[in-house]
Amino acid sequence: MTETIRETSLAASVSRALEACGVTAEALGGEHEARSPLTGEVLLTVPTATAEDVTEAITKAHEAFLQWREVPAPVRGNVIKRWGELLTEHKEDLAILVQAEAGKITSEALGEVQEMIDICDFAVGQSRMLYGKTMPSERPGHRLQETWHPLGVVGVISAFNFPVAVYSWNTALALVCGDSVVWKPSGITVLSALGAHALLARAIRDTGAPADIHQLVIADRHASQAIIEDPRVALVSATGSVRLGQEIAPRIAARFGRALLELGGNNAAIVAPSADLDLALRGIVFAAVGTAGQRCTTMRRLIVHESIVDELTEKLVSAYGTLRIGDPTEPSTLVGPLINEKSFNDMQRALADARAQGGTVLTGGGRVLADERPDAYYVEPAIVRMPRQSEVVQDETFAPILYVLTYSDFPEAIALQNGVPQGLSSAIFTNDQAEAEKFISAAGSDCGIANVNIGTSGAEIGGAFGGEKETGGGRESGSDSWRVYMRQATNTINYSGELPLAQGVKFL
Ligand code: UN1
Repeated sequence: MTETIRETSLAASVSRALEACGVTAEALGGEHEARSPLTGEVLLTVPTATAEDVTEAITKAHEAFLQWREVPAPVRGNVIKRWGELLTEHKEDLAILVQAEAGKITSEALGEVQEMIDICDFAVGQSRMLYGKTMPSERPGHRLQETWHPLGVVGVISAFNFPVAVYSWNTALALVCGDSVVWKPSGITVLSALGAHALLARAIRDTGAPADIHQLVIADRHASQAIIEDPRVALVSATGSVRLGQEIAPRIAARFGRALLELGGNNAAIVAPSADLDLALRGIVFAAVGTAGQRCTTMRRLIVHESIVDELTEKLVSAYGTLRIGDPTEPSTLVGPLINEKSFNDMQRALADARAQGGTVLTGGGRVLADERPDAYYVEPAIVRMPRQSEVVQDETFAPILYVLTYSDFPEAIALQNGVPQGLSSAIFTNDQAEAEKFISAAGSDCGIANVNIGTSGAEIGGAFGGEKETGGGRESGSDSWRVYMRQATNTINYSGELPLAQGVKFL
């Protein structure tokens, strides 16, 4: 009975939030089920796009691009400025959708929308800073410069775990850069997508930008093939598994399209003997357990100096014992559910493999709340002491498992940190400055993100985000990431009235 009331109220608050974001009835109803990992219940259904619909969305986006590319960049910034205002106004509404579909605790769901607002601010500023260089020409009366032009249609493929933030990094920058966007969200988080899309559609209307510069397609892998294959999609920005990247990257390359890939991570922190252990403890727990271990940046490996490993693991086990696991809408909860049953099974398989490979589970791993919520998958985050960096430690299991390894000298710690196929995020906890510098040096961490005295997750939008090796090499969000959304042209301008040739070549 209580459960029925609870379920009804979850669906009701989702409906209210959708309406507040401006999602209309025609965007709902259909065959695709939007489920909540909180309870396993179906919240609503939505219609899906066919392959023809996806191609039509690309056509519309391409036509809109032809107009949009001629709008001055700072004027394009107005759309994103307005989107940022609407996101601020509807922060809670969108966070309700993110929470209901991705299972995030309230603070992290609100944080995800804040990340969207932050990238909007950044992109508005960037719209006045699409700088090109001027280079001295070797010839008299000549000028050499580069200009940056809009690229075309950008296909954005996003994952369930950051259903709207990572998409917004791409979209806010792509739109100020003069591109149009076709967005294929994860099928698991379609309501969050509808909410974010409705707010952007309103920003587009309010600022008088071409209506079709943003297209949302809720489509399965098969129906959305055109995003990968269509030559009009100049850039495909995809977040997901290494397998997804392996499947799409060669096909995009075959048509000479651009790919921006943010794939798996297997992020580690080194804990050195000089580390402030209380600070390290807090950093580790947030990075290993936040979002129930379902961030690309989640800390999955801990590489601890042998002299402090017992003390640190003891502290960690007792900190894990205090974590409140359960309904993420409860203010005291820190660990919400896994996204679905498959994710739970993957976690159990990884734990069994870890044991078979000599690991000892120090805490966690079990399912909780199975009686109250039989269709939802809540788990105790696990800490597993491993004798070596064996196969299971090399894999990214998208669940809260922290493998603990030890080292005796610093080069060994770096070798362990770099000794996995993925290269997204990394961290060191140390008070030895030389060690910290070595860690972030060319011979240190091989990841796209290398932090000192802070965990692996929770990056700000101002830096470039992405990683090396199997992570795919892409960079999105801050710093110079905007450049991937534009094409560069080099211009040589001759005002000399003569025609001297470069490299001293004589001709005619
Ligand atoms: C992701 O998990 O794909 O650094 C993105 C973080 C967040 C973004 C994560 N700002 O953890």
